[in-house]
Amino acid sequence: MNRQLKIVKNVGNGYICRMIKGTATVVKNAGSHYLLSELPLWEPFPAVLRGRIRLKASDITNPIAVGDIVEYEAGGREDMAVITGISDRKNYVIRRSTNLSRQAHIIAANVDMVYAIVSLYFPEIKLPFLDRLLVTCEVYGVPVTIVLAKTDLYREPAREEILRFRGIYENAGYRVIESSVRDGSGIDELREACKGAVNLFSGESGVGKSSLIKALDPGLSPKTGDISVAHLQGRHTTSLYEMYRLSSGGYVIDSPGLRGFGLVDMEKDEIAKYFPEMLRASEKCRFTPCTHTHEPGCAVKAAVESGEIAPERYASYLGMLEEDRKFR
Ligand SMILES: Nc1nc2c(ncn2[C@@H]2O[C@H](COP(=O)(O)OP(=O)(O)OP(=O)(O)O)[C@@H](O)[C@H]2O)c(=O)[nH]1
Ligand SMILES: [Mg+2]
Ligand SMILES: [Zn+2]
Repeated sequence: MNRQLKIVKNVGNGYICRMIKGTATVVKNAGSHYLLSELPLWEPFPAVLRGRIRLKASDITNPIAVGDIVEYEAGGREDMAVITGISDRKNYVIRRSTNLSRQAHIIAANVDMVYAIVSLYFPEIKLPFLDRLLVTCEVYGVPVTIVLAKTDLYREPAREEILRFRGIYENAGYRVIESSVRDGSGIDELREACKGAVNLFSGESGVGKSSLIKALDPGLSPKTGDISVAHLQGRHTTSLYEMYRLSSGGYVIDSPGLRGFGLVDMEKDEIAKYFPEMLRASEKCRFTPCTHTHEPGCAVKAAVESGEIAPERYASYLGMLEEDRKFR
């Protein structure tokens, strides 16, 4: 159906046009143009944004993100639908490119589940980066699942490492799915998990986000890229935010690989709250607030020493505290 259905009747010297108003979800963000669809209907149509919405949020680089639910009008003067309003967001995922930059970018809105996609090698995993993504999801109240991708590349030699990785994050309270688009492992599990929900695939360039979407639904063809042999990292193949509908049910938002990941504003003594396992342990700290660094009777430090909290996670936490100090 063409939503720019305008001409209702030809009346001699002109036409009677009908204005159509509706509510739809942003399924693609291509700079100043958008594609909208009235989910669960999958009939994407183009739309532009009216200037006054554009001006509203000054420290956000994109006023509207994929997943936003917007009001639109079609059939007016413009030959494309015009976005006239934006509904309140259930949640959103946001990032600063660095802690220094004032401007923030909304990655996606109204997300049911974020899949933090990582691979142990090619590109090599960086736990502090993953932890930042997890903390951001905790801050904005978006549930997150970890996908350890490309396991065909290292399943046997790195079994110990995989188990260690799973141990750290399952202990923290996250679900971990191992997957490979080459041998098909984990794909059914991921497909099942994506059903009936709006899912965001996020992670560094080259971890295999777009390849996973293809594997989940072979009818879809997001562009996938190679890993640079020189740098053993991805080349930023996906450059736009785009939602795909899986024929098995549910939606997946493909996103460009994240580079830096600046933390959103939060107080120093708040950061530990977004590490679920530290939050649990901190109930027994002698002092509140406790930064879990130098305070006597700190239950978090005790849990790190006893091995209940992984030293890698604690190191990520200290890194975030340190950076927070530097940039404030
Ligand atoms: N061996 C193996 N290679 C994979 C797997 N998944 C993806 N790859 C390869 O990894 C490379 C990058 O895959 P993409 O799907 O483009 O990665 P991406 O995360 O979408 O990257 P950006 O769009 O740049 O963020 C490609 O060469 C894929 O063939 C996997 O499960 N196993
Ligand atoms: Mg991609
Ligand atoms: Zn403490």
